[in-house]
Amino acid sequence: MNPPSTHLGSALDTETIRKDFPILARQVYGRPLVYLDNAASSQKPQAVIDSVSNYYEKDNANIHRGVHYLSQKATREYEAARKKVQGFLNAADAREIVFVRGATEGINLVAATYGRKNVGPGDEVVISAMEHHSNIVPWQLLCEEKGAKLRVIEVKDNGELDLEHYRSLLNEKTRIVSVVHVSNSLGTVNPVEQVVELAHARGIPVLLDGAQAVPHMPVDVQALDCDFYVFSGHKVYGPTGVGALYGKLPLLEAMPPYQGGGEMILTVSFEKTTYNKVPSKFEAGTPNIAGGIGLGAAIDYVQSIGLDAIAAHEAQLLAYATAGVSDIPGLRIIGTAPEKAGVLSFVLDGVHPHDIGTILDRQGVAVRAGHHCTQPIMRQFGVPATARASFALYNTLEDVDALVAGIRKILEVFA
Ligand code: 7TS
Repeated sequence: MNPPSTHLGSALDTETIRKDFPILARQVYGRPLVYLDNAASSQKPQAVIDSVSNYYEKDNANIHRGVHYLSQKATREYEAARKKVQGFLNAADAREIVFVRGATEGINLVAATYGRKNVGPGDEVVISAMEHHSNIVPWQLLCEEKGAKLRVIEVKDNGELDLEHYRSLLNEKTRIVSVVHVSNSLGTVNPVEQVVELAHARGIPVLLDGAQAVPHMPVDVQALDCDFYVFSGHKVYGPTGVGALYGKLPLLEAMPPYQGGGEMILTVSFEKTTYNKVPSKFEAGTPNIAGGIGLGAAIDYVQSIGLDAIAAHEAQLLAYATAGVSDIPGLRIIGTAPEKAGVLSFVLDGVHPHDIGTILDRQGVAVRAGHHCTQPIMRQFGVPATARASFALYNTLEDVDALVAGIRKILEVFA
């Protein structure tokens, strides 16, 4: 049988893939769901849902502390998931993977430990103008506490990072650089290899926020040579409430603990507490065990499809969508960098982005409307908000057609 025409030329067999995601079969307002809000959170394949429910049905117990069968089984599963994250990022050692709540907690952890230890009065922290609030506010808090200064790399009008400006910001006071790998509101894929290289030439460590990168492209932290890398499980087809921080082992070992509690200690007395080894030192309290195991299943799933194929498929969707909206009168795309991942942010003359979101929603098309937790870059583009369609491996050209038809309908409503 010939595949349907819309699948021709795609790097992925979306017809088969979509069957892995039960939610995609549901309807909203009596219409088929067209889910284009993947940058906020992606849907979960049955394999991830099963792994989480299987843990609760068959293996549930606390980890790292029980001698009994279930505790040991749960511990093995959780640590196996850590190894999967290690493989996913190509980290050199599983001890370099710290389980956290998500990208937000990963950045806060680095700011609160590495940052508190290494940033002092008059020092500087470099971020970019296109950061998510979660890669701005933790550094602001640190700078306020320490009397340090936040320096911001400028972004060009097309949404590209201004590398010349970045170069000019680096100096002997710079203590850390923290930059987004892929922008959630513009879609820009940043030249993070160069970002790292320029910082390392001055001995400055670099954190990369990979929340929007790992679902869409292969990431190799050793090749990037970044010092820290963070991502969230729920954006890469895994559960909410879990994510990972990668850190180079010597850096993690030299960092003070983050939170105090069970598991992060070796010995406790009222006089002095000694701390556990990395990564346990940063994992106080009972973690999100089911989430970690589910994240492992999500990584298995994504790898079984292949990140190169996913990237090629989403590039096709983005190109098709960009062409599809190009002749819509009054539509402006926000973020037109040459290197983009599957994000289409746009505004329409005379229509508030929230109205775009609401009218599309009534047609079954889910997009995000808002500032996407990136208020500074919205301000630079002179808009309070955008409507944003963001693509995932299960999206099809028909989904894009539904989006474009939906936008045209908005024009009719507002005509
Ligand atoms: N960094 C980037 C680049 C993000 O896009 C997000 C979430 C985060 C960090 C924070 O991730 P969390 O899982 O810890 O919350 N971005 C979005 C978004 O674009 N729409 O909803 C959440």
